[in-house]
Amino acid sequence: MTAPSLVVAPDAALQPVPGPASVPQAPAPRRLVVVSNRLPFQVERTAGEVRLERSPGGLVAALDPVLDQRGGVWIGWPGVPREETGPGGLSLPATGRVTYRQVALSGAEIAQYYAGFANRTLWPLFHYFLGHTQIDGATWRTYDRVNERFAQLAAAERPDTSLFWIHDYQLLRVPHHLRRLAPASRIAFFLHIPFPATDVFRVLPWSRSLLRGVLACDLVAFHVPAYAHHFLTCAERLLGCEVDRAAGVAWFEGRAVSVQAHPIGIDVALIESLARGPNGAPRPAAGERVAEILGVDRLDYTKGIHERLLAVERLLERYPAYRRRVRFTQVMVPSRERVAEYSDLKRQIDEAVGRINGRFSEAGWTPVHYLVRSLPPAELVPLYRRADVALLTPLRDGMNLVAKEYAAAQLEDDGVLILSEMAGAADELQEALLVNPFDVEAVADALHRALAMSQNERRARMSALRDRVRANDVHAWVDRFLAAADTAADRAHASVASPADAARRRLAPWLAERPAVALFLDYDGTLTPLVPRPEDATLSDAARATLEQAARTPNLDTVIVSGRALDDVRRLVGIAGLTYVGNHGFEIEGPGLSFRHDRTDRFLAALERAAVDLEALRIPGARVERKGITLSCHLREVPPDERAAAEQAVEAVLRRHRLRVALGHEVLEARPGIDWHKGRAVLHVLVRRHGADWPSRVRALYIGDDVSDEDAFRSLRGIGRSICVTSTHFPTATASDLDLPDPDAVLQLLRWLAAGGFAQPAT
Ligand code: ADQ
Repeated sequence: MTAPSLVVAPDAALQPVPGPASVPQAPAPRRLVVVSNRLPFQVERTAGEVRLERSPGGLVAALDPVLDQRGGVWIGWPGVPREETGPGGLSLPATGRVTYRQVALSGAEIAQYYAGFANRTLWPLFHYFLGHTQIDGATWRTYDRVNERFAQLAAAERPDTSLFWIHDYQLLRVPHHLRRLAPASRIAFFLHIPFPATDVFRVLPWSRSLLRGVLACDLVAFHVPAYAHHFLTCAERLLGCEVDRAAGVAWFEGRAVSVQAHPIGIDVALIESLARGPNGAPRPAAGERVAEILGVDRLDYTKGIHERLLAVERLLERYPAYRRRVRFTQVMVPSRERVAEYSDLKRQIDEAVGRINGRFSEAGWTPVHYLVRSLPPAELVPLYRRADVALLTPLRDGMNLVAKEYAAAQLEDDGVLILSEMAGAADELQEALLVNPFDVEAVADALHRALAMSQNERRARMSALRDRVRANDVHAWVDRFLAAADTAADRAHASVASPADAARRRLAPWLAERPAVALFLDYDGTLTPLVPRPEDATLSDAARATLEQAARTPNLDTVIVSGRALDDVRRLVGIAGLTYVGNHGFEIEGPGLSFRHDRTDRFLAALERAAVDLEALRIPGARVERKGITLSCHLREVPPDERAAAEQAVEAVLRRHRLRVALGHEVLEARPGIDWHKGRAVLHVLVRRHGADWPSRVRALYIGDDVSDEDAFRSLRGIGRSICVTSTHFPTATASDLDLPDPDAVLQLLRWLAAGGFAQPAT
């Protein structure tokens, strides 16, 4: 089946890319706030001193002029743990009209957020390396918290007059947090790595939270249409979003989010000037000289370096005539050396190089040359220019810039590019010899073809490649992306349905299929915003009036479900005619229904002892709340830096007393060690009130925001529907069917239900 076309600028495979001149310019460009994991500096350590140097690189070179012209801010981690910089951070060099803001991260945070979740979970999974993918809830929680810190810094940057451009897989949750802190901001995201197919992406327990993270943007952009398709399919299948593939739009919380492909380019002018420069002599005419084959990569298992070496070995086995006549040079920059897979890979590559050279070397000729270091562009580009063949065979790669750099350096339109069809660059660089990097025989054949290729064919292919690379350089990419971000933000902001309307449209036909609705509403974070002190969470007048109306609505059975003690939640809401579920389901009171779980009493002593032990910990900012059958330890007022340690200490105490522990929104809840929760309580209410076969007469809808509401989402999965309120910190996977952003949106939906709107299928 042919995939329907997305809004792609340009159609990467077929059309020449429009240059920057054809891009409509916004009348008054907004200031730009770039958010990336790293600030554009390299860390130099000399004699115990830490200094920052500007990073070289196309992206930095491309963003600098735009930031300079629009004025702007770059937010990121400077590359040095907070322990080494002190509380004030590093002093950052200023350039032009650009300000740099650093996100201070501790060594432990870097280990979990960056080395952990980003590089041991997201990186392998997004590159289809499921076997390397680590699933670890602790690294996820740190990732989300660190992303929130990036967002807090961004939100301080005049959101009303700025455009936020967030980069890459380390920051997938930043848009969500930023949207919450500054709802009207204009937010665009670019992913530099592949976005995987749904069945791979959904392996992550946090797949839905990550999708929600990115869908808070106005524009979500990828290198190629296939990644954008995957993303849209994930939004549709995992979150139930409406998507319009032809228009490149996913509807999320009532907003039209643009999903597009914008293939990145390189700094062509720089590569060409270095290729022309003193070190960039053209390669001597072929003849008796040794032909040069070149590979250049970061040392990474996704880059297929080992498989590439096997193909070179196979070439020399199958075509002995190439012995003494070809040389393969592999240049590798070491990266992520602290991740175990990378040191294993290095050993594997070393062994392969040793074996091949041991097997084939002859006096005066060694087949494989191998450089493990970062070369400055002035040394790298001459290598490109001298190479007869570039052999770039990643097993999976978002784009692969080296392929474009190699083509740009071929000033004589000569040279052959062998490129993996698993690289995003293959979409644009169709005139390369495209290979399946896993097929060692086929790569050896392609090498043979490249080495034997006529000059006419080489020139025809390379001139087409160069033209395309030149037309879509990194400056054109930045201009196009920013123009698309502006258009997308206009569209998203002019759109359309409120989140509550969007939810209503989705629910109405389903609700109307049964005569009655049982509506379950969590209290804190769902009916009221979360507040630092639980006793301050009072119901607004509007919410109270709507609930009063709901209590009178025929065929609407409204139930308030809370982790609070039953008396507490009943006092806070105080509306007759509703049913109240307290203490996570252990107590229930409502018309014709009174329940208290019969096995809780034997836990009361343990709960009290745990409360005493928790108080004895004297954690600054922590508060212990005794709720009878359950116990809460609130950590909202614990300083953020100390929260993780506090959580651990509290959890240890609760477990010692053999209580069930659940982590909520900055609160730890302890419950009796009984398999009973909000989900079981909801089913109990449904059966008692409407009979065991309630699904044939009643639609059950649950709205909640807390981790403990997940039990209810799961219990109702397939037999009811659930809505997750996403404004609050929501660090786990969710089993809910729909989203609403905050309690205001819940109230809007509630008004419609209380007015009996559920009885009509179409509104
Ligand atoms: P990377 O995985 O880093 O980038 P790539 O696109 O190939 O991969 O970029 C590597 C860059 O590093 C190139 O500019 C290259 O010149 C440079 N480089 C490589 N080896 C070097 C060496 N030994 N010395 C000096 N420089 C070296 C991620 C994604 C890619 C995506 C880019 C940009 O994984 O798929 O193309 O971002 O979006």
